Parts: sequence; structure tokens; C-alpha cells
Amino acid sequence: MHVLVMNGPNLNRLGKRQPEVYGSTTLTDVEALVQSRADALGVGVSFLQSNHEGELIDAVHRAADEGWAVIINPGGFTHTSVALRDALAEIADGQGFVEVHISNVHAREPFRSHSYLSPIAVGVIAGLGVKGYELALDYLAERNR
Ligand code: DHK
Repeated sequence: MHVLVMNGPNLNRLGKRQPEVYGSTTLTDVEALVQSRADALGVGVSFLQSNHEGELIDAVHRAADEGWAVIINPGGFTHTSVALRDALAEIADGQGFVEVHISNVHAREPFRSHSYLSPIAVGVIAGLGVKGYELALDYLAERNR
């Protein structure tokens, strides 16, 4: 079992960007937390952050070819990208993906309540801070055991 942990646009700015919304943990810290949880679970993980929609889509295609599950925080592409959803449909048909948001998107601007990806996700975690990534990994590890 292998999981690709993906972060979309602006998430490379974690720790600096709007800490009152996204907290003070950096993306490097998040990836280290997920790596140690994966080690404890005996699950393989890879990480990718990109600010570019096509790069994220290419990575989803590679994950589909490898038969990997995905954890994705799509950042702003959550609310805009039909193309990313179309790519993730292949993961949905395979090992599945969990959509993670650090903030509670439903408590923010109304446009953040709509996700193109949620209808085909295994599940969605929002508002639990960076803990959401670890919870998503726990769930996928159990589901795909
Ligand atoms: C991160 C972003 O960059 C926003 O565009 C989303 C999400 C929310 C988060 O909470 O992690 O709307």
C-alpha cells in the first residue's frame, strides 16, 4: 500500500501564509509528521507540492498507473478545477483519495463550500488543522489493508 500526499497551490507557504487560518506548521513539518505516521503503519508515502494544475494532474496520472491511494489538499483548485477532478476519477476507481483542508472551508467565504472533488472522494476532512493529513492516512491504511 502506497499513498501519494499532494498539496496544491500556496501550500508551500504554510507557516507563513495567514497563520491565523492555516497555523504555524510548515509543509516540511507536515510531511515529516505524515512520514513518521506512515512508518508506524508500515505504509509507503510520497509527497508532492505544486502551484501548477498540470503538474498536479500529471502526478495523479502517475499515482493511477502505480495503483496508489492519494491524500490531496487541492488548495484553491478545490473550488475551480474540473480537470483535476477528471484525473482523480481514476484514483476514485482504484485505491481512492481523501480530500483534506486545514481550515474549515464551510466557515469561510461561501465559494469555499463548493468542491469539485468531494463527490468522488472517499471522504473529506476539513477544519482539523494539519492533523487531517494523519487522520486521512490512518483511514486509507485501514481501508486498503
Ligand atoms: C487551502 C487553500 O489554499 C484554500 O484555497 C482552500 C484550503 C482551503 C485549506 O483549508 O487547507 O479554500
